[in-house]
Amino acid sequence: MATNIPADHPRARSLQTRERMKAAVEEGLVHMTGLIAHGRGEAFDYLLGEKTGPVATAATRKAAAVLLAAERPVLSLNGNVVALAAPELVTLAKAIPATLEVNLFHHTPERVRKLIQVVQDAGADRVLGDAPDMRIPGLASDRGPCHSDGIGGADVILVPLEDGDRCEALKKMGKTVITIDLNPLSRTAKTADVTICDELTRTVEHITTAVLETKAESGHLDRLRTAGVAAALLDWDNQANLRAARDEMIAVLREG
Ligand code: PTJ
Repeated sequence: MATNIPADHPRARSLQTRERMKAAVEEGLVHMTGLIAHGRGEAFDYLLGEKTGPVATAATRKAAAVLLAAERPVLSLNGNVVALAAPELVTLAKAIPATLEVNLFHHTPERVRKLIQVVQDAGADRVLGDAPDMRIPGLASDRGPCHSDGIGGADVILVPLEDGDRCEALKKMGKTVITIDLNPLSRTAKTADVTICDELTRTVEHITTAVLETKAESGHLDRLRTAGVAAALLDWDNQANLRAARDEMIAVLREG
């Protein structure tokens, strides 16, 4: 049964999101342990004051540039990501444009089918994930199987709320990895090429805005595509970005 959350409750947004996650577990979209992952994310978001700061904004702009410079960009979707931001991810995928692929840690064919349906209902024409034809080398978990015309063949992959093993395996395949992870200490955050240390729903909308602004600026998109992904990353130091994200959290902790 849905909980009554008064609109003027100081934490209404957070409580509504929890209700959405609870419903998504009941519908078989989010794995039970997805609630634990969500709670960890909430704790780190507190340390950011639950708002997007300048560090995340810079990473978001870099992510948009890298996605636009890519030849075969893919957005990887898991249960939490679909439950929290399916329409926003479809909008982003169309803006880039990028391929969408469901890839799960707690994999069952039924969950994959349900999640693909939710993303299609949100407006996606094509969502991969239900007919993998290759494996990510060296990845024993159920996240190994993927599509050769999706994650397997991608040059740039956005992997939000990720587990560290796959991020490392994708890097070993020579792919450029962008992640959205509120935890700046996670293996994924440390391994990715661009880490956006911010909340998923805020971030996806911000990347879309940055993508659309870049495309609207005369000549910018052509320059990015001509120069390529490596050039887009030349001025980017992800470890410095993570240090700055941790500093933002330390400042919130100090100031209370
Ligand atoms: O749907 P599945 O089966 O693929 O499983 C997905 C989960 C999320 C359960 C799985 O990937 C997992 O266990 O992830 P981890 O290892 O807990 O990592 C999730 C990371 O995302 C953690 O570092 C959290 O701090 C972070 N996180 C959680 N919620 C958000 C978030 N980051 C940004 N925005 C959020 N809303």
